[in-house]
Amino acid sequence: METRTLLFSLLWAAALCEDLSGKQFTFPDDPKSLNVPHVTLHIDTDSIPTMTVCLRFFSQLQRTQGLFSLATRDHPNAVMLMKSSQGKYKVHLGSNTYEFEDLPTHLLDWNSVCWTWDSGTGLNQLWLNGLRTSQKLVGLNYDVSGDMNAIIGQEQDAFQGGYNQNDSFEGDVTDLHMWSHIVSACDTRSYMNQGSFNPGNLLNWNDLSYKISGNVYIQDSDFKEPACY
Ligand SMILES: [Ca+2]
Ligand SMILES: [Ca+2]
Repeated sequence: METRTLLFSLLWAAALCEDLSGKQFTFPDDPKSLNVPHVTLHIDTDSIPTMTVCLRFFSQLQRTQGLFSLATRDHPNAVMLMKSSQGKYKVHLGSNTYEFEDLPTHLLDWNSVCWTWDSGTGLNQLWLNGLRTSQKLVGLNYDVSGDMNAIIGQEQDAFQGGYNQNDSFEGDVTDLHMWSHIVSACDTRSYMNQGSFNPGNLLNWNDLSYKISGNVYIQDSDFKEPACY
């Protein structure tokens, strides 16, 4: 194992996993903030040939914002999902990109988004709030391997860095999962409709190893309508 890879692994060895069911990460709008709020998520794999990533976000922001940013040492945008403007979502697989347009997005409610990709076929699909796009060909045979650094709240332009305030996420994130396979349409709809689903094997909100940087808060989520006492 390379020294830097070993150090990278050791950094996470002491990190605890936590069940964040019913919780959210809150990224407040803070115009004076220069501490680059973000959350780093530990992924225990060195290769992602196929994947599904799902999360729910709540945001009034209409400018570009990073939703999920996974960098490798080869490419800062190895697996990256941006909301590029209202209703537009851009997926990046290294230098391969595609922008999905006209996807109805709530500004005052939760949005559930899932992205599937298979390097063997190059097929990509985006799901939003129970609706899906047709398949797009992006990242055919693209190799995502080596050390992985996954974050939410920001967007990497370098491995573990290259942050830009104009790409910051503002709002709430919950129920983030990542699988090493294409989740079925039935399970994806179940995820979006609050039904049951098998949690992610690469990232699991119910057993998450993470590190908070900057002004990020953990609060109760109201995606599932809370019981008030
Ligand atoms: Ca980037
Ligand atoms: Ca950027």
